Amino acid sequence: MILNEQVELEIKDAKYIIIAKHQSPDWDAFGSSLGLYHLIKDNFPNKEIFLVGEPDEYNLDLWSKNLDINIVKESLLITVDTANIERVDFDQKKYVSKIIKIDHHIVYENNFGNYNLVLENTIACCEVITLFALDRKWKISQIAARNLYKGLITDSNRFMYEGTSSSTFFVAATLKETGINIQEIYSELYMRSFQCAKWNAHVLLNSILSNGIIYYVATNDEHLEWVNDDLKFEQWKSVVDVFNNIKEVKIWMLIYPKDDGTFGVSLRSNKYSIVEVANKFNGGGHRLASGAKIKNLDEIPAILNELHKIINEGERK
Ligand SMILES: [Mn+2]
Repeated sequence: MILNEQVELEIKDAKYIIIAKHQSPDWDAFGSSLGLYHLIKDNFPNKEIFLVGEPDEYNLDLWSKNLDINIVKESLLITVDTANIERVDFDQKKYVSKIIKIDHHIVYENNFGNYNLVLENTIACCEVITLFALDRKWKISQIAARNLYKGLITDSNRFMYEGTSSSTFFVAATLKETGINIQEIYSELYMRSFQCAKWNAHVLLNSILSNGIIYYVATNDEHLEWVNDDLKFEQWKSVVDVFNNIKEVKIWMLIYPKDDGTFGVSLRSNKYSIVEVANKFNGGGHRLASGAKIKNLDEIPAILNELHKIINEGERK
């Protein structure tokens, strides 16, 4: 039996389904969770499905807290957009009866699912989910399509990143066919507050550019000063995108404080693969967009050193 058929069969047979995504969710994580939730409801209306982990503030009613352990034990867990089991945002993950992993990240270690629907050459997990739904000839409602479209455009940066393929456009066209309003979706995702625009300007004005690498170290004080209802933490750290499309910049990076006292590192490039550096510093992701984690800021010179090596090697080729 082919993998898609097996995955469909597991979904059909499951008594309960739990859908979990990665910690610090982006829109591909939310879009995959919500998209898959609605897809399953569209096609198997009586299925009991639980969304877990950090909720989407506009869909709070769909999220479950503190699931009964007896339900968890009889559940099929579907993880979306998450490469490693450690990053799966679900406290009770070790108690589930089976796991299906649906993802598009590069697999470095062994896959953790009983079934692993992983397409490394897709731009978004939402692309994988849509391709699966099409393969199984599932009905796709507008609400499912809206959510899946959001993941597709955010992970591809509106079809700009190199992983955008003819398959990505095929999936986008399929979702558009359901009658979704594209303009409305873009407004929901990209409309920002004045506070957010000012934060972008602040970071750009105070960043350091040296030999092709630009970076900014955001502090705890800045977190307290800038993050509020008009500038959510996710938006606050996605400021890294402000460095895109600058002629002198080959690799760019944002370092920001995390709740646990460590620092997150967002690494980006439009040419040089930075995922190996992310791996060296407790992270991973994609060739041109990765995340890492450092314990303290003393590690910055070591990261810069690795990044300069990449640029120098690239230049010599
Ligand atoms: Mn993704």
